[in-house]
Formats: sequence, structure tokens, C-alpha cells
Amino acid sequence: MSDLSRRNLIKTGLAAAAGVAGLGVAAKVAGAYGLIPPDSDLLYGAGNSLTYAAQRMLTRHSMAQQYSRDQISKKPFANEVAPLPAEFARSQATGFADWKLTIDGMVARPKSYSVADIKSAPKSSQITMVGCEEGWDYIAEWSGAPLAHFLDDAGTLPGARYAVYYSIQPDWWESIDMADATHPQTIVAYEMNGAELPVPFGGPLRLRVPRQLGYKSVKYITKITVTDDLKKFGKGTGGANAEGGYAWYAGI
Ligand SMILES: Nc1nc2c(c(=O)[nH]1)N[C@H]1C(S)=C(S)[C@@H](COP(=O)(O)O)O[C@H]1N2
Ligand SMILES: [Mo]
Repeated sequence: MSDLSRRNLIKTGLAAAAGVAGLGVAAKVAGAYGLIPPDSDLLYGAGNSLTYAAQRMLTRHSMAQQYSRDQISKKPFANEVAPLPAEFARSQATGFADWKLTIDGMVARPKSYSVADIKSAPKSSQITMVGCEEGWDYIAEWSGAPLAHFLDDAGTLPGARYAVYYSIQPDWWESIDMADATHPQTIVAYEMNGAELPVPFGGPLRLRVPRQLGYKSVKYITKITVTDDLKKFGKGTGGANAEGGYAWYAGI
């Protein structure tokens, strides 16, 4: 997003919030409910805080739009990824038999799941849109197992607030709050349009977070760390994309 359009969005967001309750009140509400995003100290922070707080108050339980089968895009667009590390090719050569998704951090029972483990968990399907901040999108059917299932299985501890997730690509990591992490549409996806999830689309495992922009749906996930504080990770803004200047909260 260009700085200019970002700034316009923020102005609109601030105006909307100020219109409802006044800027000070909106900021206080955000604080009281712990709805301050980790990138709130950055240049555009005030806008990010208010957008996140307002969205959360309104949409904690809402569902991402689902489409019908005939709306599935004929040609889904796989956004190019940087060359995958050698360990990816090694795992691919085994048919991803040795791929592991580890859940650690604030859980009672840290665990690693194989792709087979994930396929044997309750299956959930959705026809939803992947939207990139660069302006394109497509609709596909995604199947996988709800992240909530694994968080339950590992035993999320009281006080947990965020799930931080990592790709086998070293520069790709992201995080979401527990409202999104436990949301029924947030799935560890392993199928797309009824077939094995193709590598360009994130196979063998991709976290689908359909309530947020495409960059939150990280491909090739290997680890999920549950935490109460995003400041402990990287530069403290909650993800590689927020470090690069994009909003941590990218709700749609
Ligand atoms: N590991 C990883 N995940 C990623 C990316 C990436 O480069 N690497 N790109 C992101 C971005 S910017 C978008 S818009 C979507 C694109 O999803 P698609 O390839 O299915 O269109 O994937 C996201 N997940
Ligand atoms: Mo993107």
C-alpha cells in the first residue's frame, strides 16, 4: 500500500472513531480491553490501534464471507515465494512424511504433529477469498483442521493472548490474537479445491486465516508458539510483515 493511501485510510479510521466517541475515549476503550496491537508505537500506530480495537469489538464472533462452489476462481493466483530452503526439498522428497508442526510456548503439553496427525483431526472446509494487499484476490475451497483443535490438544494456558507462527522460510512469521487463533475458520490447511495443497499455494501445511489479508495466511508452517507478549518476538511488532511496515492487524 502506498504511504498516501495508507494515510488516507488512517485519517478515515480516526475520523470514524472520533465521530463515535472522541479520540481519547476510543483509545481508552482499546486500552481497557487489551486491544492495543503490537505495532501501535510505529508511525501509523494510532490508526492501527483504533482499527484493531473497533474491528475486534464488532467482529470477535463474525465469520469471513463464504462463497458458493460456482464462485471458485478458475485460475487461482499463486503469489511467487522466495526460493525454498534445502530442508524443504529434503522433506518434499519423503512426500513430507517427516514434516512436523510443533506447538510450544504457553501450552501445558508442547507437541509436534505430522501431516498424517493433522489429517486425522476433525476436517473442516471453507470456500473463502485470499486477498493480497497489492490488490488482487481469488476464491478457493480450503480444507484442513481447525487450529483450535491443536491448541486444545496442547492445552493453551490461561493468560495466553497470541499465536505466533513460523514458515520453513526463515523470513516468514506472523501472529494473530486468540480470537482469530481459536476462530472456527482459522485452519491448518492441507487441501485446496479438493486436492492436496500444491507447493506454490503453501503445501504441505498452510495456516488459513480468512478473516485477514493474504499475508497472514503463511505457507509451509512448521511451528506455532503461544504467548502473552508479542514484544518478545523479533522487533516486537508481531510479524515479519509488520516489521516491513504493513499493519499487524489486517482484518477484512
Ligand atoms: N511462507 C510464505 N507465506 C506467504 C507468502 C510468502 O511469500 N511466503 N506470501 C504471502 C502473501 S503477501 C500473500 S498475498 C499470500 C498469497 O497467497 P497465494 O499464493 O495463495 O495467492 O500468501 C502469503 N503467505
Ligand atoms: Mo500479499
